[in-house]
Amino acid sequence: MQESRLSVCALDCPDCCSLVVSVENGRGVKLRGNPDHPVTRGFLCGKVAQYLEREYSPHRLLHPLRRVGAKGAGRFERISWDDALDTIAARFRAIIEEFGPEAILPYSYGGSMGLLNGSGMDRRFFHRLGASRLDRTICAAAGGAGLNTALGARYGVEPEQFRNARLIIAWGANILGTNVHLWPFVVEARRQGAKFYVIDPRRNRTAAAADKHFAINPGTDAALALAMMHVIVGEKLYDADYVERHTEGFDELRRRVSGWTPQHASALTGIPAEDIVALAREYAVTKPAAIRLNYGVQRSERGAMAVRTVALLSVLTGAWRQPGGGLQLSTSQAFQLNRDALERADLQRKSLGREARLVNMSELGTALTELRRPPVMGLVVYNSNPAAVAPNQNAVLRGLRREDLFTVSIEQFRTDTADHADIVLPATTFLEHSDLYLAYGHYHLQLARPALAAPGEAKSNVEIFRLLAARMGFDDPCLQESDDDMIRATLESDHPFLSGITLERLDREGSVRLNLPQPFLPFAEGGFGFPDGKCHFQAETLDYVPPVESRHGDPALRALYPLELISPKNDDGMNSTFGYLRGVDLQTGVLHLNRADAAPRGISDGDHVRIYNGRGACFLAARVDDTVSPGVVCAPSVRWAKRAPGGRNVNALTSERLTDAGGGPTFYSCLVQVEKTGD
Ligand SMILES: Nc1nc2c(c(=O)[nH]1)N[C@H]1C(S)=C(S)[C@@H](COP(=O)(O)OP(=O)(O)OC[C@H]3O[C@@H](n4cnc5c(=O)[nH]c(N)nc54)[C@H](O)[C@@H]3O)O[C@H]1N2
Ligand SMILES: Nc1nc2c(c(=O)[nH]1)N[C@H]1C(S)=C(S)[C@@H](COP(=O)(O)OP(=O)(O)OC[C@H]3O[C@@H](n4cnc5c(=O)[nH]c(N)nc54)[C@H](O)[C@@H]3O)O[C@H]1N2
Ligand code: SF4
Ligand SMILES: [Mo]
Repeated sequence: MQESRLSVCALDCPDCCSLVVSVENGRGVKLRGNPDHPVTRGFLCGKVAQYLEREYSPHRLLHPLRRVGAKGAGRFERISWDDALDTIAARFRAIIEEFGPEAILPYSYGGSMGLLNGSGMDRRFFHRLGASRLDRTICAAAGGAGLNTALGARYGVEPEQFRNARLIIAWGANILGTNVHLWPFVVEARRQGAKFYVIDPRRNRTAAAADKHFAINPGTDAALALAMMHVIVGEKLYDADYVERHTEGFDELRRRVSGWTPQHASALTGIPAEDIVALAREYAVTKPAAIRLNYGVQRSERGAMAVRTVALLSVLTGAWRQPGGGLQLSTSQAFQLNRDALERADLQRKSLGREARLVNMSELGTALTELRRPPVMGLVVYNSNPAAVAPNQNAVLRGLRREDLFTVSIEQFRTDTADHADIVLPATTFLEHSDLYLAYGHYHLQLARPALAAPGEAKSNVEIFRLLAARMGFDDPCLQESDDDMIRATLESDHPFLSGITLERLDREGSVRLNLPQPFLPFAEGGFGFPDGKCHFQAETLDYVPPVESRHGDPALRALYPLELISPKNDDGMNSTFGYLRGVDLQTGVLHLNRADAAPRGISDGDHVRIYNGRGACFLAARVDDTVSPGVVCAPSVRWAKRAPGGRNVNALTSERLTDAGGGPTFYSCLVQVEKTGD
C-alpha cells in the first residue's frame, strides 16, 4: 500500500519547496515536488530529488555519542540520552558557576529553515539560560542592511510575476544552481520575447544559458550600478513621474552620479564602457524589467553598498509599477509572524536582567580564541557546520580544539564540527518532524507534519531543547510547549498579511499564500519602508571603494597574493550539508583558473594546486577553463575539510574582515596565490 504525504524542504534555499513523499510500509520510497504548488510546480533540484538516500544513509547519527579520542579525531562511544543530558547539564552548571551564563554560546544557521527547529525552542532555552546571543550574519546580513537602506523593507518581486518581465537580469544570482524554481518563469518570459542577462564574475550554468554574460570583476557591483545611474540620469531615461512622487533626494543623486562615467566604471569592473551604456539604456527603457539579485554580490567588503546601489536602480526607473518589474533579493519580511512569542527574548530578563552579549558568528575564530570576560567555555552547535563554513578556518579549528572548551553538536551526520564535540546528539531530518516554514524566495507559508519515523534515537531540535530545559530545572511552561502551541503562538499576529491563516487552515491546505493583493506590487505606488513612504536616495553616502582584498585594493597584499578567489555555491550541494558524498567532493575539489593565470605558473588542467595566503592554505585540482576571467579563481564550495588533503578547505583562506554594514563575512573578497604541487 502506497500513501502520499506532504512535506516541506527545510534546506536554506529561497525556493522552500512543497514535497510529496510516497510511503510504503512506513518507508519513504519516492520524493517529488508537489505538482499543485505554484512555485514548486512538480519538480525538485537534483540534490533533494535524492534526499531519501540521505534519509536512509548508513552514515546517519542514530545515538548520542561521547568523545573518546582527541578533539577532531572523530573517535566516540555510544551513550544513553540520560547520560548525555546529565553530562551537558552538569557541565553547563559548572561553567555558569565559574564564568556566568554568557560563557555559553549557541551556534546555528541554515540546517533547518523551520521556525520551530531553527529559531524556536532553541532561542527560548538559551534566553532562559542567559547564554551569549549569536548575531546570525553569515549569509544575508550585508544584503539585508543594503536593501533596508535603499527600500526600507525587504520585499521583492514575486517569482510568479517574473513571467511578465521583458528583461530579466540575474545579478550575482546563479538561478539554475541555487534558485532553480525561478527558472521556469524565466523560460516563460523568454518565450514571450524577454531578454535574459547575467552579471557574474564566472560563467556559471545560468550565464551559459543567458543572452549575454557581463563578466564583472568581484566586488565591483556598486561601481557598475553607479555608472548605470549616470547614464540613466544623464540621458533622462529615468521615470520622472515616479521619482517626483515617490522619492526624496534626486538632485543630490544627480550630482553624486555625474562623475561616475562608464569609462571610470569600466576600469574597475572590467566591463567595456559601451556595454555599460547599452545595458543601462536597455534596462531603463524595457518595461517591465526585473532584477534577480542574489546574495553572491554581498559577500564582498562593500556588499551592503552593492545591494543598495543595485536596488536603487529599480526605483530610479520606476520598475516597480508593473507586474514583473522590480527586484528580488528576499521576500522574507512579508512573513510578519510573531517572533516575540516564538523566541521569547523576554526570558533574558529572568536569567540576566538584561540582554545578553552579542557574538558575531562570522568572527567565530576570534570568539573562540580571544574573547574574554567571559571566554567562550561552552558551545552548542546545531543546524550548522562552522568547522567547514566559517571564515578563518585555522582560528576556528584552534578554538574548537581547546581542551577547556565543552562542545555539544546536534547533528544528522558526523561533520567536521561534530568531530570536535564532547557530546554529539542525533537530530531528525525535516521529513521526520513538524515545522512551520516561511520562504525568502516566494510568499507561501507552509506547514509540514512528520512524513517518516525518526531512525534510531534521533530527536528534533525542539525536543532536545525541551529535554535540556527540564534537566536544567527550568520550569517555565513555554519551555515544554507542544509543537502545535508554538505554531499557534507564532501565527498570532495582527498584521493583515497573516489574517485568516491558522494552524487548522495550514493543516488542511499545507501551503497558504500570504494574504497579499494579487499581484503583489509592494512599491508600485511608493510604500517604501520610511515614515513618509518615499524612497530616500540618501545619495551623500553613495560611493564605491574597492575591497582591500581585490585587484584595486591593497597593492602590498596584491604583490604577494595576486589572484581574487571566489568560492560560490556548488550546484549539487547545500553549503556543506552533502559533504559526505563523493559526487559532491568532485564538484568542491576543484579550482577554476583562466589560462592566462595557469600558463605562467606551469599549471595544466587536472594538476594538483596549492592555494595559499597569509591565513592558510588548501589543495584542489586545477580546472583550466574560460569560466573565469584572468585574475579571478573560483572554488565551488563548501567541502568537508576533513575530506580534503591537509584537512582544510577554502575557508582556511577567507578572512574575518566584515562587510561595510550588517557585520557580514567577506568570503568573496579574498586574495590568494596558487602554485602547482609536486604530485
Ligand atoms: N545548489 C545550491 N543551492 C543553494 C546553496 C548551495 O550551497 N548549493 N546555498 C543556499 C544558500 S545558503 C544561499 S545564501 C543561496 C545563495 O544563492 P546565490 O547568491 O545565487 O549563490 P552564490 O553562489 O553565493 O552567488 C551567486 C553568484 O554570485 C557570483 N558572485 C560572486 N562574487 C560576485 C560579485 O562580486 N559580483 C557579482 N555580480 N556576482 C558575484 C558567484 O560567482 C555566483 O555565481 O543559495 C542557496 N541555494
Ligand atoms: N567559502 C564559503 N563559505 C561559505 C559560503 C560560501 O559561499 N563560500 N556560504 C556561506 C553561507 S551563505 C551560509 S548560509 C553558510 C551555511 O552554513 P551552515 O548553515 O552551517 O550550512 P551547512 O553547511 O549546510 O550545515 C548545516 C548543518 O545542519 C545540519 N542539519 C540539518 N537539519 C538539521 C536539524 O533539523 N537539526 C540539526 N541539529 N542539524 C540539522 C546538517 O546536517 C548540516 O551539517 O556557509 C557560509 N560559508
Ligand atoms: S533545496 Fe531548494 S530547490 Fe531543492 S528541494 Fe529544497 S527548496 Fe527546493
Ligand atoms: Mo546562505
